[in-house]
Amino acid sequence: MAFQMKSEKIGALDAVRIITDDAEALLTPHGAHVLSFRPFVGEGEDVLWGSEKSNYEDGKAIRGGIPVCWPWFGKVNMPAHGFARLTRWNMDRPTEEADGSVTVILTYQNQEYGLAARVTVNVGKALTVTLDTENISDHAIPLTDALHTYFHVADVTKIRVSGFDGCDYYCNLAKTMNRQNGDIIFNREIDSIYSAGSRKAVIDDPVLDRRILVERFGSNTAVVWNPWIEKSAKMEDFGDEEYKNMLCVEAVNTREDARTLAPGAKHTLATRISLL
Ligand code: TA6
Repeated sequence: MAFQMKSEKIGALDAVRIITDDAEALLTPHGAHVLSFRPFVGEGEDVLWGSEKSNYEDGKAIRGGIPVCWPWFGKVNMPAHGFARLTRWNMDRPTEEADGSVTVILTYQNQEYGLAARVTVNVGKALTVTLDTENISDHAIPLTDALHTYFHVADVTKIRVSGFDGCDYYCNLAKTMNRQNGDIIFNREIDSIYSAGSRKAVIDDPVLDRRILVERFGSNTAVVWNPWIEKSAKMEDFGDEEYKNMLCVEAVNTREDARTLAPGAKHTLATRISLL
């Protein structure tokens, strides 16, 4: 079956719903942002999470889905997580691949800053998001970036995240280096930057009876985040109780994994999300 494509609005933003034989996804050219991914296997629940209180307007970050943090990660500069997620990207028409999956390419370049970006979204049994960066200037430019994926879970206190056992991580709260012992469980605020470790993490959700495989490419750092109670209450675009139904497992280049692109150089960061 050829895929279906429907134009929609989410808040003030244009969005495109893509329906293939295997999955449905919703994305917006605002920030080249994937908002929803629903594989048709299992219960067909959305794999991605979005806040009921998110903003959906030009110039503002979306709380949920897969924010594209570029051309910097975190607060190394302002706005936090870069400016790319706050602005409209160019979006090409979706195209169907031989395997029935659908690809959408979005592009953005900032001549003044000297970098160009392309996000390639492939929707099928898995969701793959690829962020290509190219230095279009005549000088070296530092790059940190992330595909800051928010995942939907039934109850964050009942899930386990495997794939980081024995990995060192920087706790962004205590500002200390630690080593992960076993699976990650959630009973407090977590903001951990894992170095190296496996390129595969599994979110095991016993309540929804599903295991989400999160793969990373072009990334030696993964960030795992849950704001928990106090921080959730402080964010105006985040419901006080919503921390219970989400976590972030992010493909990132930051800290020791920060990059510097020479003129003409490129870097690719990608995440692949699928159900086991
Ligand atoms: O990736 C984790 C993190 O850097 C946290 O420190 C927290 O700031 C989160 O991103 C959300 O950032 P945002 O700017 O989207 O509110």
